[in-house]
Amino acid sequence: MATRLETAMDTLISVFHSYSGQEGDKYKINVSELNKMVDEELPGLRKKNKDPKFVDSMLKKIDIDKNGEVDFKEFLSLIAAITLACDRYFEDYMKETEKKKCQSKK
Ligand SMILES: [Ca+2]
Ligand SMILES: [Ca+2]
Repeated sequence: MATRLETAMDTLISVFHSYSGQEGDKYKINVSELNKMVDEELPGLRKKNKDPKFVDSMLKKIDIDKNGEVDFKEFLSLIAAITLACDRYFEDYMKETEKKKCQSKK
């Protein structure tokens, strides 16, 4: 049986290919595939960023080799960046709740 981490890695690979394979180059995510991915897989991120140009500027930031598309390596750095942001948010949230707990004790 696969471990949680193996399952997570498997999921990342299959999510990438389910979007990269929709149009043009099968192994790269173009801007319309990226838009679809954000809509379907990152609805929270989409909700926070109402700007219609949001995905375009996200693509520019993660497109390290500047070919206008997202390869698997670039996709992984995007996921890592979002995960880090979530983790930091989670840490801040935990600290806040701790603080509140401490304050209410006084
Ligand atoms: Ca593609
Ligand atoms: Ca690229």
